[in-house]
Amino acid sequence: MTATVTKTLDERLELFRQMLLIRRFEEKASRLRAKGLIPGFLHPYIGQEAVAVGICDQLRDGDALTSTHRGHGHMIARGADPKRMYAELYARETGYNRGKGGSLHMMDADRGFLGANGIVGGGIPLATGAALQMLRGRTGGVAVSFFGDGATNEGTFHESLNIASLWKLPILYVCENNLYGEFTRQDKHQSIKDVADRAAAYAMKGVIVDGNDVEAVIAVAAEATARARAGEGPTLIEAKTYRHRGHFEGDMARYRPQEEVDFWMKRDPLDLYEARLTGEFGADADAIQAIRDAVEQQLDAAAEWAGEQPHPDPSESTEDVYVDSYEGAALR
Ligand SMILES: Cc1ncc(C[n+]2csc(CCOP(=O)(O)OP(=O)(O)O)c2C)c(N)n1
Ligand SMILES: [Mg+2]
Repeated sequence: MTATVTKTLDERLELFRQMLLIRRFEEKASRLRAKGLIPGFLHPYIGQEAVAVGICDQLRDGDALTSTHRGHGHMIARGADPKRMYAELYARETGYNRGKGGSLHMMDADRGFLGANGIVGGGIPLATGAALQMLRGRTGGVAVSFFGDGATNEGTFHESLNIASLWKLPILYVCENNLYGEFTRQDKHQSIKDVADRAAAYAMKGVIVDGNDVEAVIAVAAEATARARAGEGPTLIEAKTYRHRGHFEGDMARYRPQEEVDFWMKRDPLDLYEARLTGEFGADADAIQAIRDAVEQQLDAAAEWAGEQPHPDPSESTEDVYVDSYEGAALR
């Protein structure tokens, strides 16, 4: 499945900028957490940037997406403001969720970003429901559900694909196969090699793409979104990729063979794209450096701003969060 998407050099530099913004955002978040400034877990997206940027490149206003526990990259690729994301990680009032969502439940409804999700496979039916709403409302929108290889063993994945195929929902199921579910390699948690094969069980189109090649991801996203918008139903896209770091910050990832890590490090999506930009596409080294400088400055300013923001008032601790009536009564 291929669609030709022609980009100008400026558009290509913008793709690189977005991938770099995600990479540097995560590296900085890791350092801030090591300093004790960020409570809770962080699951870095480093290594998988081309998937988020490539898929989101084909989205429009009114489209929706759901994410996972590894959600910062999807949110940045959808255009979220790193300032407010750092504020959320710092649990501050001006964060995307008033400091109460944190990394695992950050969301931005204005951009159709229906949330990171601490439940593996939890975002898949949410995106499916959003797609149903778009179909019924004839909005022309599409939904995207990002999830990992591990999530494709969950019932939510199978239930969602079943009904989405039957009802021809406008949705892209994007599996980022990074070869591991937590500390378990794919061949120890499922009997298939290609997750895309699972589409056949639901008479759905399944595609495999190099998830470290941003323009290859754009090509499959273009085709799948066009099919979805035309009423031709969902696509399961399997993006083969790799997380450079451990499952979460603090996991040393010693369970991975060194040759495997070396192989994928040589296939870093940013390095690959930078080489194409300066070689094949004739980008100027100064233009790349200017992007690097601008991203560093933006993120330094963002983290500084976030650190100055107020914490939510303790009296609001039960607002904007789900508390059932019994517990709510007890807390009040
Ligand atoms: C329903 C559920 N089961 C188990 C967990 C614990 N858990 C958190 S992340 C994870 C692995 C997910 O692997 P994958 O879907 O491949 O995503 P990746 O971490 O590789 O991005 C597991 C099992 C959970 N959060 N939710
Ligand atoms: Mg995985």
